[in-house]
Amino acid sequence: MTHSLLQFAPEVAKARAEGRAIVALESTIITHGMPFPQNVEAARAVEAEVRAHGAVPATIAIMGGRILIGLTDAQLDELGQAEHVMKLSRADLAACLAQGKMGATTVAATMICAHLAGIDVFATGGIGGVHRGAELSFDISADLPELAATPVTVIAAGAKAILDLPKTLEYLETAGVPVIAYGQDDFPAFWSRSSGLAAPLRMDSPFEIAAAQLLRTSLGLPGGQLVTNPIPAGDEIARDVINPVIEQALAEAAAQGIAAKAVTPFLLDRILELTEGRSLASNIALVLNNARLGAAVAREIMAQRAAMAL
Ligand code: PSU
Ligand code: MN
Repeated sequence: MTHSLLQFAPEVAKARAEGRAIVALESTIITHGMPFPQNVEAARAVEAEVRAHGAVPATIAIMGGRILIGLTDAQLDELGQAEHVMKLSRADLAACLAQGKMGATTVAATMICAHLAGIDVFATGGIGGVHRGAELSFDISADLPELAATPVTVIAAGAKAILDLPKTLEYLETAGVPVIAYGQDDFPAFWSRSSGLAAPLRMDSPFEIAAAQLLRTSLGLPGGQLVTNPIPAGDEIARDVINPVIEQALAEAAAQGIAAKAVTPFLLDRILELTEGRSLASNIALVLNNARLGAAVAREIMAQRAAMAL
């Protein structure tokens, strides 16, 4: 039985009834990750990319005390321009619903809602992680424990070098989260195809990724998996170009005392300004790339489930 707070968009309701593959998409990337109107244009392009690859997109957000699984055109427009939208993670999802506020879901909250809606795969840009200086600030994204708890496969382009990538990988290993690089050995670093760190696991096909998620569940292991899909080569920003920008944004955040959930949006916004939009074009390209892989993995999970039921 589906939860009574879930409100499915017509396209998603139809896909569920027909047993089609669905790919969840997050909304914090729209409200706190990109400026208007590029955010809404990018969200529409990502949805179209999922459709073009044989699955149905479900962008998730909170409005009017309901969990929206798929947004209508009007809802997406409203969300993309609204001010004071809450950035929701595990901690504040229920509070936002109780207060009837508008909320955008982070990776963690999108995983929770996707799982409630029976969606296995979620495609996005970058995940949160262990921030640099976390040994003092304790700033570790709630995305990481969520990956250990909720059985959704998350397709991302790795994590940004605004984070401490070695510590992020250590945390995920401790928490029992499979970190899979797609089609290469290295853990990708969002704008760069490689972080210079090896990923713990490598897979080269949607078939393997789907089988691993289904086997995880069948073994009784809770949690999902993180699939890191490198940005297409033509859209990459070289590390020596992006690194000084990251350093400047981090220094400004420290000087201004930015803390808690404001840290990631502040850094994303400053990096966008400092690269004069170049980071945004790359960001959109990598999300599209993840939407394609997400659609393929979602279709593969449906096919393997159907084969198991025979
Ligand atoms: N990293 C990105 N782009 C993003 C985010 C992170 O490169 O848009 C967003 C995602 O919604 C992610 C959230 O779940 O920020 C993490 O925020 P925090 O670091 O406050 O946990
Ligand atoms: Mn944080």
